[in-house]
Amino acid sequence: MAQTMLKTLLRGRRPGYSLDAPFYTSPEIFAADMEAIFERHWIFVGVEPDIPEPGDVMTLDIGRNAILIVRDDEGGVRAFHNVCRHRGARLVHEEKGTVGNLVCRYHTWTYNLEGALIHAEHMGEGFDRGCHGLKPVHLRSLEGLIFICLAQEPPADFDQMAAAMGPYIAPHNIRDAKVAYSHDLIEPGNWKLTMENNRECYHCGANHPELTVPLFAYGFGFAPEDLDEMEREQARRYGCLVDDSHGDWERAGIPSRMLEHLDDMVTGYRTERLPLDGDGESHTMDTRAACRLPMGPFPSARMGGLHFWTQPNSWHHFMGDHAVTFAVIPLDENRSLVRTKWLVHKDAVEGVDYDLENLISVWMATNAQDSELVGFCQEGARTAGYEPGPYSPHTEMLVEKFCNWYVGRMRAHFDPAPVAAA
Ligand code: 3BY
Ligand code: FES
Ligand code: FE
Repeated sequence: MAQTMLKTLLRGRRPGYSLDAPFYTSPEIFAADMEAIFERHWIFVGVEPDIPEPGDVMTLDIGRNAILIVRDDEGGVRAFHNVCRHRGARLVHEEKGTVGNLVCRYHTWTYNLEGALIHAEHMGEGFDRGCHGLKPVHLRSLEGLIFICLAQEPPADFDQMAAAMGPYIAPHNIRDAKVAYSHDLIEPGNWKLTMENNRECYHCGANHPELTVPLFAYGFGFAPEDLDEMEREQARRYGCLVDDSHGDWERAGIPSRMLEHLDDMVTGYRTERLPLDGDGESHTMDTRAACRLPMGPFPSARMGGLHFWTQPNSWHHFMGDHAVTFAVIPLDENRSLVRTKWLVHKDAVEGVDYDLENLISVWMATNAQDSELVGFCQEGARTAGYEPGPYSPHTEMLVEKFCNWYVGRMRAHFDPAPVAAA
């Protein structure tokens, strides 16, 4: 697709409506998304407990970028392009592993865990190993949540987000937790449909019987004028519960109040700690903690659910007993990888402190349901009858913010405002 066509579509986006079909179906716009969004912004890729020990390494492909993330000898976490500087062989092939050094299978060029080339035979006297280290990729750990950025100059406002979010996430000790389970799901839809679906709970009542056990229906924004009298009363009581809970948690030193910068920052995000329904401890089918060991020294088992959303590709839920992280990695215009990880206290033992099935069942079911719904929209976007439809101003305003952010970032890249002559 010519860039003029993309500019026309971006300029013509109707606010408050879903995107034009090519944004979901066109391979050319998919390539543009990878260039302007996934190669320019901070992308959530995993957690520090994925690679707890020096030499632990994991790999991930984002479009045409092969990435490796390794724990170095000093305990730091680093990211590199997963490609040998000799003749370009892929360096690490496993999704996860443990190495002493990073050794290329082809001609055994060997890199240390800091990415320096430390061994390359038969390269002659003039060869400078110092010029052939692995290419680094920007990496930041936000209390154990690993973000990478493929841009030369990453968006600087990550620091602002990290400063605000750090105190919210820190009490859950993610850096020091263990990954109890990791699950990859390939959703049959464009990555933006996966993200849009995540940004609303309009569909929850009709589609998520498991998730609606611990979540309050009112937690994700219904406006009073939209409700009947009984619902209005429930929403009012829920509002009081949120205010009281925020007061209790904040007095105990647990940041909980809403912060929202979904479309007014380059590194857009949102957070809020919300009380849970029932006994209110966790995202489980009985709303009780799934793990006997809390993630940190919390004042109570009823720590609600802290959600943390980032543009363009992640959402997370932190409870008193466990956390769940979700990363979306686009595969092509029709398919997106959703990688979900469940984290518990590092000393928790499966079968003793937690039952794995109980820990994962709500989100395993919810992910499968969301995947099907995303597929419905992808199918619809391919048909002649599709036209952008209106978002609910009461329940889908955060979907609108996702689209605003996306269109804004695409325009900043492909259609920047002309610089006024001096
Ligand atoms: O996971 C989330 O944060 C959102 C909100 C509730 C529904 N949805 C899956
Ligand atoms: Fe890696 Fe030759 S391509 S050592
Ligand atoms: Fe859902």
